[in-house]
Amino acid sequence: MVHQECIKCKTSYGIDEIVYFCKKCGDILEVKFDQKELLEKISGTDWKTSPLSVWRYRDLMPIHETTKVVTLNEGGTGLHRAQRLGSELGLSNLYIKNEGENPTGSFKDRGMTVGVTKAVELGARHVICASTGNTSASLAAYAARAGIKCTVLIPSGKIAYGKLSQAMIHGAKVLQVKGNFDEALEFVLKLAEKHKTIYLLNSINPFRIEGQKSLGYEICEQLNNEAPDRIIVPVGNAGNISAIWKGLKEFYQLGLIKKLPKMTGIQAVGSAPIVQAIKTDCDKIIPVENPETVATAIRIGAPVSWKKAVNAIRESHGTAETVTDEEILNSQKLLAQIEGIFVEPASAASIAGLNKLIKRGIILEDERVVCVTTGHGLKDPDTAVKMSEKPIEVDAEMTAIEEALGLRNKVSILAQ
Ligand code: AN7
Repeated sequence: MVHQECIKCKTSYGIDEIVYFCKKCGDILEVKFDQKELLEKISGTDWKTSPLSVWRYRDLMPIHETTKVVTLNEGGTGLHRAQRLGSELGLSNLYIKNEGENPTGSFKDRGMTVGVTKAVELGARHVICASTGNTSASLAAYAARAGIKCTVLIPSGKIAYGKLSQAMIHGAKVLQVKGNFDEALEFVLKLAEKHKTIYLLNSINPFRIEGQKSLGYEICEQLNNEAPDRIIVPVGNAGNISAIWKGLKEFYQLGLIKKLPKMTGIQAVGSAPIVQAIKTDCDKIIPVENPETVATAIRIGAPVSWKKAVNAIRESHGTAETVTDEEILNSQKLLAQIEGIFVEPASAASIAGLNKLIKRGIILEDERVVCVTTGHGLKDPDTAVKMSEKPIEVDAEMTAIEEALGLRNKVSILAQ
C-alpha cells in the first residue's frame, strides 16, 4: 500500500495523515509505493497515450482516483538539444530541460499541482510556505486555482521582483520577514505545527516531491526511454534533486529505463552546505549562517532535504560543485545569447557547474548531459538588465537611427 515513511527509522504513516516530520525520530518523510502494485497499475492503463505532463503519471501519484486535480497544465517542458552551447563548452551531447516553461515559470508547479491537490483532498482551506520566491509564486497561483487561502513568508528585500509580483497578484497574504529564508522557514514550520488548519507546502511535504519526481520521468521519456549519463541541478533546499532521483529510481525499478544517471548538484559559493558535505565526505551538513549569492532563489543556508540530496548524489555516483556569482551570471548570458533560452541566475548555476566540471576533467566530452534550468529569466528582470548592454537612446530620426546602427558610413561610401 502506498504510504508515507520516515527516511531514517522507516515508521509508516497513511497518505491521508497530516504529518511533516516523523513522530518517533523527527526526520523527514517520503512517499513509498508497493512496487508490485505499481506494476499492475501501470500495465493496466494506457498512460503512454496521454500528453507529456505531470498528470500523465497519475498512476504513480499518491492521490486518490476520485479526487479532482488542481491543475494549470504543468510539466511537458522542452528538452532542448544545445549544440552551440555544447561545442562552446566542449561537450557533444548536451540538453537543457527548461523548467521555465511551466505555468508560473518554474519547476515548482510540478510539486504544487500535486501538493495543492492533496491539500484540497485533505480538506485544507489555508496553505502556507516560506520561500525565496518561486515556491510562493507557484503556491499562490495554485491556491487561487483551488479557491483556498494562501500565506507566504519571504525574506525581506531579497526576492526577485517577478516572483514577488506573482505572489501578490494571485492574492496571497505576503509577509516579508526581516530575516533570511531559513528563519522564515522556521516560523512556517512552527505555524503549521501550532495551527492545524494551516497546511504546509514547503518541500519537506512529501506530496510536493511526488509531483516534482515527474521531471526525472520526463527526461527519460524525452530521450526515448533512456536515462542520460548525468543530470545537473541547481540546489537550494534540495527538494528538487531528491525528487528527480526518486523518479528515476522508480522508473528503473519498474523496468522503464535500464540505467541510472549521475546526479550532480550545484550550489553558489556563498551558500553551499551540501557541496561541503559531499566534498568532505561528511554525514552531516554545517548550515551556513548568512548565505549570500546573486542567485537569490538558492540563497539557502540550511536545506531541509539535505539528507535526501546527499543520498541521491552518493547513490548515483554523482558529484557536487560550487560556482561563483560571476560564473553564474556569465553562464546566464551565454545560454541566453547562444541558445535563445532565458533563465534566472539560480538556473544558470547548472550551466556554470557543467563548465567547471568539464574544465576539471570530471565530466567527459562524450557524456550525455542534461542541465535542468529551473526558472524563467523574467522572474528576475533587474539582474538581467544590470548585466546587459544598455539600450541606445536616439532621436526619432532616420539618420540618427542609421548612425547608431553603424549604417551611415556604409550608405555614404556606396553612394560615392
Ligand atoms: C529557480 O522558492 O526554495 O533545491 O522557496 O527557485 O528544490 O530548493 C526555490 C528554489 C533552484 C532550488 N532553482 O531548488 C523557493 C525555493 C530555482 C529555485 C531552486 C529554487 P531546491
